[in-house]
Amino acid sequence: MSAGYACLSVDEIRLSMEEKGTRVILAADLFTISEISHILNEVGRHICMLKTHVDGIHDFDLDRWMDEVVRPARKMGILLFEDRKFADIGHVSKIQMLGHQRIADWADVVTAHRISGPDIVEGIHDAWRECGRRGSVAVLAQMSSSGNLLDEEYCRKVVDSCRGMDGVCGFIGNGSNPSNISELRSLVGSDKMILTPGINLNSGEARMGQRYGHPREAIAAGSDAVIVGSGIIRNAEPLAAAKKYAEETSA
Ligand code: 5IU
Repeated sequence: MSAGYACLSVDEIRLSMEEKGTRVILAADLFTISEISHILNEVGRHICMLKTHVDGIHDFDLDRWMDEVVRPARKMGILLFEDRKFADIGHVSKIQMLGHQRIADWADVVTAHRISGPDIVEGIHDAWRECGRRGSVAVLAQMSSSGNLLDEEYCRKVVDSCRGMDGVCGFIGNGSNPSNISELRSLVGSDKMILTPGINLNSGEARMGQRYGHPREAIAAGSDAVIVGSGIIRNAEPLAAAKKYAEETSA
């Protein structure tokens, strides 16, 4: 199905990752622009995307964000991935994309739930179109947190309904469980991506219902890229840790 709007394609995202030579997405769950800018500069060579929760940044200021995070990331060939988990109706998701943090102006990939209906994808892309930009949506098919309600049937419905959407580059899968990832891969086929949070070399670091799996197992099970936060940002040596995760996920 042609989307009727210009999207960032799966091929473009995969090419950008290949050019960086790493399948690590950094979850930069930090509180200030300086902290994010600092970790980006430190580990940038080992990551293909920078995943943010921009609503958690205490000193958010758009000009500083663009100067200290967005432009440096672009120079390093890193895609900006805002994990906003949009879930409202299409029109409200569009408003949120164009709100205070101007997500549509800088994010290349955003996450969304499929729960409210397929028009959420169109609302998000409408925002990018208004900004003269292209991006893509990663839809939550599974989650890594224990007790979540995204069961197998929900996952299958999500994949079936998004398979033909050009505006969806892929799905979020449960990185903590390789068999969940391989089941998801068999539903998805090869045309779309699977990105997996819930990855840490030390599974004992899991807090508040998070669960962790091994990066190599996630990739072997069919993940395109692993999302790593604590394993890098809470490590005493983030650069060495990022390098290690990149090596663990290389062929
Ligand atoms: N994240 C998950 N699990 C999910 C989804 C997103 O952990 O199912 I969807 C996010 C939350 C956090 C990052 O930003 O991925 C994982 O961080 P840690 O590696 O620190 O657990």
